[in-house]
Order: sequence, then structure tokens, then C-alpha cells
Amino acid sequence: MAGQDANVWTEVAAVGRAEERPAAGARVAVGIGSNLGDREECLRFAARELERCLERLRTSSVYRSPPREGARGGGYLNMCVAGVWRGDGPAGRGAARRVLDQLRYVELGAGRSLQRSPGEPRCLDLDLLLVDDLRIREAGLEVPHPRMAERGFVLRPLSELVPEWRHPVVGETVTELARRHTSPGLEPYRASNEIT
Ligand code: PH2
Ligand code: MG
Ligand code: MG
Repeated sequence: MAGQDANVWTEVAAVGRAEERPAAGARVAVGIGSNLGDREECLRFAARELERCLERLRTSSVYRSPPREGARGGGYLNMCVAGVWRGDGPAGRGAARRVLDQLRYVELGAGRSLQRSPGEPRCLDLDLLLVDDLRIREAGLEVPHPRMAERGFVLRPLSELVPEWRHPVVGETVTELARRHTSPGLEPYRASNEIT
């Protein structure tokens, strides 16, 4: 997939078109993870906070899984939310950056430290997954999230919310991707959507 990625990322025209859309009203999907402290409370906190910047917010159910990709610490709880960006301001990648700033702000609010070393346990990790059909790759901002298309712990909850959303780089829907990529040990944490 790396080669395919490289081709797609050179198509900057699509980003240019997206730039013309108004910022408010952008569809946004966020992945939420926690493997430190009161994990459930961290997810709940995040969903509550995100409701302030995303309207019509919908929350997936919660899944648990062992840490993947060499991450340290205990088991993760993961879920996703999707909604519509309330903010005004610049369109396109400007809007995506504002959403990302908001995610960092919520992480800090949950007590996550500014000094991050990769793979360390965290009470709250918010990953910007998708913003409309934007494709952005610049310092500190990548949309779609560069690893979401292979992460079962992202795709499974996301497929509950936006099954038909087509990944703007890979070209498959969230459901198609979720069928192909499972995370070992991934299982529902709760039967129902109770986290908020
Ligand atoms: N996030 C990571 C690395 N590994 N593993 C699980 N199970 N869940 C995560 O959210 C996760 C991970 C990097 O952010
Ligand atoms: Mg992450
Ligand atoms: Mg992150």
C-alpha cells in the first residue's frame, strides 16, 4: 500500500477543490483510545467535550483490545465519534487544523502530558480520521489518518457510524476496510452504546 499512497498524495488538486468549501458543516470522524487510568471515564469525557465542537455527534460502541503496533501498557478501550464541525473560520485544510487543535485541547483537558514518547500509555488519544473527502499531508496534520485503513480497532467502531464513507485515499468504504482488517483480540467492551 505504500506505493499506492505515494501516487495518491501527489494529487494535490483534490485538496485544492476541497479548499473552496465552507468550514462549518464539514463532516468529521474521530478515533478515541485510552489505556491508562479510568479508561471509561476518559472516553466519556472525550465524547462530552467533542459534542461542543461537533454537532449531531454520534458515538460508536466501545471495543477492547491489547495494545498494537508496539504500544506499551495495558489493554486499550477504543471507540469512534462522527459529527459535523460547528466552527467557522478558514475552509479546507484550515478547518482540519482547527479540528486538530481542538482534539489536542481535549487531550490536555483529560490530563495527557505535552511530552509524548511514541507508544507510551495514555489516558486519552484522539485521532483525526476523516474530514469530508479531504486529503492533506503536511507537518503535524495528515488526513485521512495515515494508519486508519489497517486498524481494526478504528475500522470496527467507525463502521457502526459511517459504513458507507469512502476512504479518500484507498477508495474503499469503511465497511469494506473493516472486513479486511481485524485487530487480534478485538472484542466489544459493552453490548450497547452506553458510554455517553
Ligand atoms: N493506538 C496506538 C497504538 N496501538 N492499540 C490499540 N489496541 N488501540 C489503540 O488505540 C492504539 C494501539 C497509537 O495511537
Ligand atoms: Mg492514536
Ligand atoms: Mg494520536
